[in-house]
Amino acid sequence: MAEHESLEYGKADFVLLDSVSMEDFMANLKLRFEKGRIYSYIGEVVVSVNPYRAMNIYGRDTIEQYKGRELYERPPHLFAIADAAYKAMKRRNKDTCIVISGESGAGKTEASKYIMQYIAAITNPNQRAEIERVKNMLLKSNCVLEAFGNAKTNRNDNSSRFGKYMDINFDFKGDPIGGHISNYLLEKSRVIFQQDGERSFHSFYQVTSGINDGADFKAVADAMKVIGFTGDEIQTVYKILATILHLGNLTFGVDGDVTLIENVKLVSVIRELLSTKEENVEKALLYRTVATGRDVIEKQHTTQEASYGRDALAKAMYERLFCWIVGRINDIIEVKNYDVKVHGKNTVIGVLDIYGFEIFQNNSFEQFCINYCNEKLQQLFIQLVLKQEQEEYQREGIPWKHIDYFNNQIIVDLVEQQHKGIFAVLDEACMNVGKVTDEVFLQGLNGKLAKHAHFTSRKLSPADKSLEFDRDFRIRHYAGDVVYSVVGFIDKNKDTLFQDFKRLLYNSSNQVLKVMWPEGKLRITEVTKRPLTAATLFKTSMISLVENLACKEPYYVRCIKPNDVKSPLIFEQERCRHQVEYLGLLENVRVRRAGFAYRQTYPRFLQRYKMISKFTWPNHDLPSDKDAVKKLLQGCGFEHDVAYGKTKVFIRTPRTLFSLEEQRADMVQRIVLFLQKVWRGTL
Ligand code: AD9
Ligand code: MG
Repeated sequence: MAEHESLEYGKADFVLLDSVSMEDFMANLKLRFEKGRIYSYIGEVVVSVNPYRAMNIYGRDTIEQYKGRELYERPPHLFAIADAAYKAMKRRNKDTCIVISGESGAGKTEASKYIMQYIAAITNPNQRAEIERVKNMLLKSNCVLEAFGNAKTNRNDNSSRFGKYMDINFDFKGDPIGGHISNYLLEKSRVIFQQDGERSFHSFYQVTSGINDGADFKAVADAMKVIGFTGDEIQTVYKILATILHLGNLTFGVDGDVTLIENVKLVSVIRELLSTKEENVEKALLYRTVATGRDVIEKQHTTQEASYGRDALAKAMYERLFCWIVGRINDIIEVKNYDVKVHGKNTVIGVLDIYGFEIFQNNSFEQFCINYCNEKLQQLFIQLVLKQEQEEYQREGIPWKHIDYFNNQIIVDLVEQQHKGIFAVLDEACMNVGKVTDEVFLQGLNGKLAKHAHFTSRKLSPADKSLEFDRDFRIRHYAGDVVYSVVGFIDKNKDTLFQDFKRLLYNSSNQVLKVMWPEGKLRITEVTKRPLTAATLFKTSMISLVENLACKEPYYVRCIKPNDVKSPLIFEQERCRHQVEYLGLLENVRVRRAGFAYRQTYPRFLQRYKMISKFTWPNHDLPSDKDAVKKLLQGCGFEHDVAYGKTKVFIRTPRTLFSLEEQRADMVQRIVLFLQKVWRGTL
């Protein structure tokens, strides 16, 4: 209890601040960070500051301290929120989710791993072998997904380049019986291009066995084995990685009017890796089959087209590989009908760890999608935090006072609205039969969004020299201004892969590779439908993600990055203040303070505090538990700070709750002493 409020460590819950000002908030956050208190609360939201050093707070002993406790009984910790989500699921039969947000390098992925470790540690007390197997696979899947989906960026040495949402399914005993992973938009362009100082996905360095990556290679291969990948499958994975590396070295030249491959030896290597015919590889790289009316002709690529095709193939193979890995993990960990029959009721905890808001030197289509995703999640946070509070007060018959937030719906609309949103304009530009260029797309935006308060470009703001004509547009995101370059938007959105490559891979005699390319089965004349664009696919997946989260009881972890140099010692004031601002943490505190910090059903409240009042200890004789709680709180002088709902008591400030806790601890101590005396016969 001592740590809830202390001069030394600051306020554990920002709701306890004397005044809700940015200065006070920042002073408290800084003090706690400097004292090694990296977690704090805003009510039930965990605020986490990346410590950039190993902390001795995740061990077995800490887990034991949090197991089954209420949030306010222990200092703030991820384990407390994990326990709260778990308890809500187990006691109230609710699906819950933990949404982890914050910018790149703020500590989301680490947090998600600690949460999963905690859940694994507190479940399956009877050590059922089947459950242990599931737990092990869920934990091991992280290692595999990180190898293939993470990379070193300038922001983070282990940056997630895909979004991940993982459901863990529990049986009626509260033990994990399976899971499901959804992955979102892998940044596949990284396979062929990295900004200065960045790397491609970890997996490539693991196969080429770099200095630190060699050991990881073994760990990943072992994890794949444990999860249940077959030897053939693992081998194919490495063959695909090798193929992509070789494709990167392939160059094209011309001889007269013939396009040719300059380093033909590589073609044999690739052929062998892909188990296809050599002439087929060469043909797919140099020609394109096109259907003109009833005729099918083979059209030779220019060197430029051939290079484009090679890069598209490398990216597509990697993306398919990644999705296939996720799919295989799902096949293995997914709860089967049989399990539901055996284990009964099936509830879920979802953990969302998605790429954080990003501003790079050069921001392209990927950053645009990532930042749109963060806008969607911020919108969900606003809706749920407010909506949830409001609904609960209504249900319980307690009046609600409205609080103003910056509502970022306007930016979400700017991106996803039908017909005039940025995605719609992009899709329209891609449908053009005539000249389809990135500039045409930018002109489309200028036409449709000239008056939008969150959108601008050089044409719309001629005086703004920081924007390049015909190239840049700027969005005022909830988290800050970002300039995007339109270069590559059209290509990345169309995401074209020549059909010839799909057929090549489908016709491989390697069965594992073949199943990744089912559409290669179609003959050229059968391919009629235009594939969905990357923007449309991403938008649809984001909308369904948000719908899925919205129907679960949410718990939030808001991660803050203290500095840009990965230092455990530096708390960059401005950098942090900006994050506190855009995460809406101050408004969050205001909402909590305007409302009630804690609430508990009457029976549970009594169960915990009945020993502090003579009216309720050991049992009460009042008509209802509600009356008993009233009597107890009146007796303590807390009448002014509480409200009585239909089924729950609401306590406005945490201070009241801490005082109740202290009185309880005091009484428990006295009762123990009393009993000891009785036993010793000294009474
Ligand atoms: V990104 O959006 O995927 O680029 P994340 O996921 O927010 O980002 P991550 O969890 O990968 O960031 O954390 C970045 C680095 O900070 C880690 O590799 C650790 O070195 C460091 N970190 C983060 N959290 C902790 C922690 N609780 N204890 C110690 C930490 N180090
Ligand atoms: Mg991450």
